[in-house]
Amino acid sequence: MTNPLFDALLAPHLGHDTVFIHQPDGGVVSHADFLDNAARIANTLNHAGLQPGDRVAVQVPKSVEALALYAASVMAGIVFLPLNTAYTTEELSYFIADSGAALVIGDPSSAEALQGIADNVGASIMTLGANGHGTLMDSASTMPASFNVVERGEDDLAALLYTSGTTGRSKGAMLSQKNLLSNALSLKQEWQYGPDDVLLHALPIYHTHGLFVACNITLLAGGSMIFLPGFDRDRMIELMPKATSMMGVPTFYTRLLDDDRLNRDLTRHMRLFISGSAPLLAETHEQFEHRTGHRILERYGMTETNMNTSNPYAGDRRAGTVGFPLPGVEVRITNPEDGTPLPQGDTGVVEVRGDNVFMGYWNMPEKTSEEFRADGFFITGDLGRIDDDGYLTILGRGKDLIISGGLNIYPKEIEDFLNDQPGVGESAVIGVPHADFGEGVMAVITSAPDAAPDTDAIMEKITTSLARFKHPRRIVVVDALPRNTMGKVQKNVLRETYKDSFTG
Ligand code: MLC
Ligand code: AMP
Repeated sequence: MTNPLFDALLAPHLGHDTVFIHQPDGGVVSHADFLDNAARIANTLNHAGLQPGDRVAVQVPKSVEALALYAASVMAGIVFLPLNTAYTTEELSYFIADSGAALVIGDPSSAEALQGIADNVGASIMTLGANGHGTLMDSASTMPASFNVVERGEDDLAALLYTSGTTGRSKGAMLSQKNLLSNALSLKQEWQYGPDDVLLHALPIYHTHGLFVACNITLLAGGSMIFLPGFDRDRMIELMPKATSMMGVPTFYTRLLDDDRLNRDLTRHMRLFISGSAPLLAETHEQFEHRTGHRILERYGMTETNMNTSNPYAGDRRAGTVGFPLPGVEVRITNPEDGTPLPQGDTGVVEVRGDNVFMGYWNMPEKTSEEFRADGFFITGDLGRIDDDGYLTILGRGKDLIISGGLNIYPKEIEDFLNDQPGVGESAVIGVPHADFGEGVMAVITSAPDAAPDTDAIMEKITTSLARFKHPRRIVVVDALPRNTMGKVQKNVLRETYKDSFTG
């Protein structure tokens, strides 16, 4: 029997009483208990009629049971589709219909809304709440704690993660067993994770960072995690002396730096701080070292590619750079106009190739082929440069994308919403510096002829359409948007004009 992810991440822990999860209240979950629960859930998924290759869409609060549901999906060969808990019903409807999910699992409080969506597409629903309550675990508790693990190949689909698009609808990135496992193996090695590691885990588990990077590596290394429901500075400061490493988005680091309790003594037991998902300011890197003596290790990744590059564990971790390609990952810089490779030192588009790179977008062969070169390199849309020493620096984005607190926001989606509102002529959504989130969302709109937009009504209406983190924090009404001679809106001009909106 082979199922590469199961064999590498889960099978070695079967029957072992070693600690896997430290609950914030002091309780622990052993590897054996975690895997028993995963087996029970896998039996439940089977019982619900799911077949290998079927998709399970999951929008649930972070919990150990939610992580066991991921492990159960691996065991049962079911494609795991995690969704941000902030998504509205409207957003969810699309993901569920597009993926053709056979089962939708949501928080008990949203069961009614989910039932409506699921009925429309013939899916069934189950519930899983923050403390593990709900119909999923009710059913799992009646199931055996052993499961005949389903055979899978390295190119079988393990997960489907939706990423928003610069044009049109969100795309489901298809991640195979090989994509996930190859990356976990490299990262465990590069960052030297082992059984004594205790990861302070405060990221959400519906994204690559908190799910695959954090949890797959910990499972592979046989280490443990202090599992917090989300970022809570006091709790993190309290628990840090028990941990050996932390992974976070830059907002984690700026928030920790805002607290005087962050110092050398507090972080004495830590061996590694990792940052990613958004640019870490060199200034944050330096301040963090000054206060704690630790140099943050910054790495660069994407939903579609898992992790691509990392600063060295043992060598020089350079502020402002994202380090070197991981083993087995090729990175090149190309000319944005024609895709030809550029000499080292030139700035261009970052392209990557390797076992880490996804299989393509779900049901979107044209989109997939647009974003891959004929020789298999994936066009990330990020702009970067590789210096003489081989370090990659991300210098910006060729794609119109805002990253707020590590979450990607595509202006087009918000502009489409704004343009449909009464009284709005046109709109441009931009990201401008934000002290907490790195970038904050703001909207610049014009009035429709003989009309005036009601910004309060717009902000009210947006709550049912788009997740809260996508909402503009400021809307300004202007006479006209700045355009270049080709008629294209000059977002760089707007970004300059409004650059102090959230920091000034
Ligand atoms: C929450 N809010 C946000 C936000 N997170 N708004 C903008 N951007 C965000 N990221 C909203 C809340 O709904 C709330 O709205 C208000 O902002 C303040 O919330 P908060 O309580 O201060 O936020 P908090 O819950 O503490 O969350 C902030 C955060 C969180 C940064 C801790 O967003 C987070 O964990 N981000 C990590 C995301 C992540 O995992 N990214 C990895 C993607 S994978 P109101 O109504 O109260 O005003 C990837 C690949 C790779 O990118 O390379 O890793
Ligand atoms: P996502 O689609 O949510 O996976 O976000 C991926 C994007 O996050 C990348 O294409 C980059 O633009 C950005 N990103 C991830 N890590 C870094 C980093 N260390 N520095 C700068 N940008 C990053």
